[in-house]
Amino acid sequence: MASTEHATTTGKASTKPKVYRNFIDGEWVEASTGETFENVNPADTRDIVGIFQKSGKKDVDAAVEAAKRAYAKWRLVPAPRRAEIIYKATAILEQRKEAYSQDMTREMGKVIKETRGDTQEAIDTGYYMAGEGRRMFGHTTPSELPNKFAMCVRQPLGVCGMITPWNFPMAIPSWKLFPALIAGNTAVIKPAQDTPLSVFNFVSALTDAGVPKGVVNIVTGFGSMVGTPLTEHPDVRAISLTGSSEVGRIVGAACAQSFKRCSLELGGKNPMIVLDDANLELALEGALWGAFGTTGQRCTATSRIIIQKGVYRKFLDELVARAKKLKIGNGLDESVDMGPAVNKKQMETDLEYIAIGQKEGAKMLCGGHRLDKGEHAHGWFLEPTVFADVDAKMRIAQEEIFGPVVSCIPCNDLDHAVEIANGVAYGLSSALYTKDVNRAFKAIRDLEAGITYINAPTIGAEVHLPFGGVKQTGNGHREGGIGAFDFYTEWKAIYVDYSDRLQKAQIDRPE
Ligand code: UN1
Repeated sequence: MASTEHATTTGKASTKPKVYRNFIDGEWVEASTGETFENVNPADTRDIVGIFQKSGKKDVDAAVEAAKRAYAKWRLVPAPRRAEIIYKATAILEQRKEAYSQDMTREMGKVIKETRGDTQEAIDTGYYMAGEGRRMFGHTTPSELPNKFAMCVRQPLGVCGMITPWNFPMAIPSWKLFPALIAGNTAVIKPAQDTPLSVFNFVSALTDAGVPKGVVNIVTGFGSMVGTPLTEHPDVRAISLTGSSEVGRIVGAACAQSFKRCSLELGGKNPMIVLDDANLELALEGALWGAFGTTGQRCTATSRIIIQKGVYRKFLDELVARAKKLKIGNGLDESVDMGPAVNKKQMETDLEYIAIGQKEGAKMLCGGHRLDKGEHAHGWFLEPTVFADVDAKMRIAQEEIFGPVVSCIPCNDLDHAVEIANGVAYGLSSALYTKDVNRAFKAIRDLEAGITYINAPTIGAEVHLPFGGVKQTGNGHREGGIGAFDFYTEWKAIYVDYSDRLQKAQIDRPE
């Protein structure tokens, strides 16, 4: 068998695409199915980024078994030692940031300055979590009985399954892997089929830093063939998914069957509220970035702009003028503002919603079309699209689109805006533009969302704060920050009785 050692492709199209294998127990291995799939550049579908394994249950079983074996040793490595390896891996990521970011743009399309941000988000997470190797605090507390000591510590869970998305192909795997590993867990990761290369790059940094074999395993392929057996595997203790609500519902139900811990990070329909007193220039810049950054393909994307009537027309005129000026193209070109949709299916979904919006009677002020001429001929490019006079109940104001389509809704005042903002099934991110501190704090209190920004757009969460949402955005867990350990550890309560006699809690009540 020819060796296909993993190495970065540094963003260059090659004539013969490289074959990538699964990474199981420290070895690069072919899938049991003998099948593969292509990872295609969405900006130019003639460019095949790599050939990846189309794995099945057997491969998942092998990976879980390796992770289980590795867990027996890894959990006993002192957390500060584990953290040193993570620190080293992060330094390697820093060295390779440019190459990995170029690979990422090539495999999923977002512009290079954003993929640099994605890699940086993984770096930030690595350094932050490495510090936790010497913290991960438990607590001590008095016992109700004399000569008895009480404390609790965090313990790892075991093998964790991770199903990661294509929109943040390195940052989101890092949110999951870093805290899981620091806490002493091992992992099997299934990357989105659109972005396996970024996960390979990420894991290469980990293994080059000395993460022992079997601690992190990658199995590539499709949801039904890899995700399902991973979710159902009896030796997997927890599943962390970032993905669609549709998949979240399936994964959540499957995890419930075996009482697996399950973290779901799903959809959003994130509102930005612009009040009459806002700094309009700031709000416009924020709207453009929030709605069309990452081609609108963020869970945190600004997909509704709720604008107070006094500035409604002015804001829209300017927004449309600016949206029309955005340069759409291959994200490797530094001057491009917005890349393609990640794949054909996503582009078709975007176009479908554009048609739905028009049918519902919303006013399309710009965009609405696919770009497929000239430099756009071989990619999944779309115009940035702005809908105005949208009714809060319309489907384009209720459902997650995940594309460069924003719905603008007029409102009377802050209360009305909050009512509209909260009137959806999701609650991930939210933003308010105002100069009035009183109204800002009311909105912070009343917006049903896991994240609220004042005078900043809905995107741009930092890694040391909790990330996650309310309502149907998820199931209550948070990634990022210290809260990540609430998912990746179990509390153990410990009592040490040094009285040398039987003491009965709740029954012996010392004077
Ligand atoms: C996502 O969209 O799934 O806050 C993650 C942000 C990024 C992370 C987004 N730091 O927009």
